[in-house]
Amino acid sequence: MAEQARHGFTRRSFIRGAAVLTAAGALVGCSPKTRDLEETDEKQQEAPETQIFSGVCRGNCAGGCFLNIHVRDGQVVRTSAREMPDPQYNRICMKGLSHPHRIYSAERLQYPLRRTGERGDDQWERISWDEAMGEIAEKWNGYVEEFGPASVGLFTGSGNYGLVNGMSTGGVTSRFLAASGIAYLNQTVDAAANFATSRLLGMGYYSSGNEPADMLNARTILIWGANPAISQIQNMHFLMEARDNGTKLIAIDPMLSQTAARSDQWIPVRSGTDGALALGMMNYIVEQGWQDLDFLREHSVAPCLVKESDGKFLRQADLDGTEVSAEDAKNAATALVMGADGATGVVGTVADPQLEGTFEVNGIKATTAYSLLLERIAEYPVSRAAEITGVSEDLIRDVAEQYACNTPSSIYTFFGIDHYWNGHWSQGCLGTLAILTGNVGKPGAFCGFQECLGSGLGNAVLASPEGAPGQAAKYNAPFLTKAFDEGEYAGEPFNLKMAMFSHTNAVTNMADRNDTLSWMNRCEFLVGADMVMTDTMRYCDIVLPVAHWFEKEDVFVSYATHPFCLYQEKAVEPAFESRADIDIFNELAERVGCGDIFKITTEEYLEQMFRTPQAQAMGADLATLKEKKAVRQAGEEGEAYVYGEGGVFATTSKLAELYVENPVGSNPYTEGWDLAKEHLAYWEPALQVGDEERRKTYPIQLLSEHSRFRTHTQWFEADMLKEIDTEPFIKLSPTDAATYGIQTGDQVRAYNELGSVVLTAQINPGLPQGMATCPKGWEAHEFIEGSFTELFTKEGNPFCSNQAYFDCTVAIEKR
Ligand SMILES: Nc1nc2c(c(=O)[nH]1)N[C@H]1C(S)=C(S)[C@@H](COP(=O)(O)OP(=O)(O)OC[C@H]3O[C@@H](n4cnc5c(=O)[nH]c(N)nc54)[C@H](O)[C@@H]3O)O[C@H]1N2
Ligand SMILES: Nc1nc2c(c(=O)[nH]1)N[C@H]1C(S)=C(S)[C@@H](COP(=O)(O)OP(=O)(O)OC[C@H]3O[C@@H](n4cnc5c(=O)[nH]c(N)nc54)[C@H](O)[C@@H]3O)O[C@H]1N2
Ligand code: SF4
Ligand SMILES: [Mo]
Repeated sequence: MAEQARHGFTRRSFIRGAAVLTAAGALVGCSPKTRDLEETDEKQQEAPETQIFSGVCRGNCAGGCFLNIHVRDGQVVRTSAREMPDPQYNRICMKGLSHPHRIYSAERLQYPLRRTGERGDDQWERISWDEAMGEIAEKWNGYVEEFGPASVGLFTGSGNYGLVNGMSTGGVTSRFLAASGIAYLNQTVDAAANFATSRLLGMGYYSSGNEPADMLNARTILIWGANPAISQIQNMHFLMEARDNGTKLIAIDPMLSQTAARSDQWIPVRSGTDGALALGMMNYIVEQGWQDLDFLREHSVAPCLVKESDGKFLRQADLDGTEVSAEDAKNAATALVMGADGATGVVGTVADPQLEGTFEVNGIKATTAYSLLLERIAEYPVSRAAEITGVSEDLIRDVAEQYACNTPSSIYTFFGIDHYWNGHWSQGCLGTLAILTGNVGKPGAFCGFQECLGSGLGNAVLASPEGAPGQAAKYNAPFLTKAFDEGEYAGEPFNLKMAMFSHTNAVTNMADRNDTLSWMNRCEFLVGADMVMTDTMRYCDIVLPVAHWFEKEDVFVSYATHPFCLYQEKAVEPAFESRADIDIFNELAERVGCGDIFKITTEEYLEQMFRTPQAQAMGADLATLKEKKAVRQAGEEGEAYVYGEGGVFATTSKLAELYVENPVGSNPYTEGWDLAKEHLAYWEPALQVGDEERRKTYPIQLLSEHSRFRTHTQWFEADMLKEIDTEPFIKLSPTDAATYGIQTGDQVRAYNELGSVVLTAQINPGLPQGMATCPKGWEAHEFIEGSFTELFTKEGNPFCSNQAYFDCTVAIEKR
């Protein structure tokens, strides 16, 4: 191994990797580069000493790309795209290609560490696993005994979407939470979009939208608050192919994003006003009579009667003067509708239910949900929508017409709208627009995450093992400081003493970095588990080194832009003293007294997963997965999976619920909240971005675009990527740059009442005046001064707890 380099990859593989990087941005799985790779690959396979394992790249980029892991002498030398059963889903990006640079990075945590300096000082001593686990367990057991199980909390993020070693539902962290019965520290990230669309259409967090290949079936696609050219590059080729086939792509985005630049039309909407835009479009659609009345009547709650007295659906029990059963009260399918003949009946049983009207039945006044929606829509004539959104009346009418008439239409959305204080409202308006026009539940029609999030394989069984007490409490992170101050959380005693951080870089990724550090520092003891020394690990008292994804066996079942369940073979041994998460949590469980409940091996994990009803429905078993390495979870070959096909959705009623009868908030402090804002499509301005008074002091909106070169902070340790993505930049519009006398390369300070950051400027003509953006994912030491994540408010929506990252305004000055 004369070629052996310092970090364990050969010089040849490094050069090859670097060549691939010249195609920066291209999804290599779809470009001519792939062929080069595959040819090289065949030659590699002939080399007797190289073994190839199947693997999955599984950070939070919504990717889950299927990879070959090339191993020589027990070390990963390179990766390549692995053939999927459906070649439309073959893919890898430059991050996927640079895994060896992560695995053998100098930032890799090598052995357990104990803090010796102040928190954050980065001074450590090496300790043994036994000492580390002993100390953690001693503290843990002591706190639980003295202050109860909610005095210890587990904070998880989005580090690894593997089922076994990951943090999604059913993964080790959720199983451990349930088994140990401690508190869950909830990051409330990405919490508005799904909250809104799920209550309309019933997709749970990890259940599927239409399969990405279904985009090819749409005639119009509104790419609304999403930047797939960067943030779901795996999907981008479907969009481009659809466009080549004549599908109209319309990007609705305040800036000329990389995706907008590749679309047929760009609608520059004012930030945070999407709900008003959707309502204005609905207004015009209704005026023109383009709504889908049959769909509304048959597949939605539109004809259901809503009582004027309490906003609940009218049910037979109301007419009989008896109590509505608890079960019926949760099921809109038991609501009454008004037949053309004036007789009421349960939705679905009345031949020609009236969509509009207010009726008095047995002295009870009730209006159809559809009429209530029309009243809401009437508040947004196109002229008003134009005034709020900055989009001209003609353009609003034009987009509305294309969406409603050139069908089937899809709304491809991701988290660009979610990240505002008013995110769930705007997102709800998009979903309502889709229901109004019947653009859901059929090929080419969907509204939400146009990707296959997986079938929920194994979640329920694995997430709550037998005998598990379940988590003691759920604390939303933005309220932790308040809870420490008040000694209570939502009326309950609060006594958090210890927190464990696993699969998260909370310090860099939570809004209001200084607030995160402040509540962390009010905990007596902090434990971290990660592959690398992150800003979060730096503040922990004990840090545990975790094995890289390729160093542990696993399976990938959820949160992917493809419909496959993929097998991760253990390709190499964990580097240094690192351990797989499942081993760490098994030992911890043993030491904190819940070993009997939690205990599970990887093999048992996989076996149990395949015993779930979802797996049975899939018709696959573990042996097939191990043999084929990839099995389809949803849809069929050549026929893309469609969510809610035939207009049957996963809501309790199976209907599209454009009127939400029982809105349940995720913010713990919702008492007295005006539910009129939650039943129907609704909009009000964003918090900072929509506040004209604030913008006199802090005039510039600061966006955090998701970086092409990192998945959040992951890959910061891959030096090779840093050669092309050298430092964090703030991108400014030419107008603002001129106003402040700033040129590309100048140092700029951006600040507000929460913090400040200094970074280098770039002028970007794609940005409107008053908007700046900075790719996210940089650790504090990578900035010239301060940290970008100091600037974002933790103030989320009062009903739907979220992280409103984009709802941020700052002042800027040239340094
Ligand atoms: N300012 C601003 N901040 C944002 C956003 C924004 O737009 N603006 N976006 C937000 C969004 S949308 C999200 S989803 C969050 C993401 O926030 P995080 O989930 O915190 O994202 P990552 O930086 O990927 O951190 C995951 C950590 O898990 C570690 N990890 C990876 N694999 C494993 C494993 O197998 N085991 C263990 N134990 N650890 C592992 C990684 O090394 C990494 O340190 O960031 C949010 N932060
Ligand atoms: N390479 C890479 N991929 C990633 C990630 C990563 O860090 N790196 N992170 C992953 C995660 S967890 C997430 S949440 C997703 C995010 O995925 P996306 O939501 O697709 O990406 P974002 O960069 O957050 O921004 C989306 C778009 O919304 C636009 N936007 C901002 N404000 C508004 C608004 O008010 N209205 C409208 N209509 N548009 C607006 C922005 O200009 C941007 O073009 O990406 C995932 N994929
Ligand atoms: S980072 Fe995302 S797109 Fe790139 S290889 Fe990994 S999963 Fe695929
Ligand atoms: Mo996210």
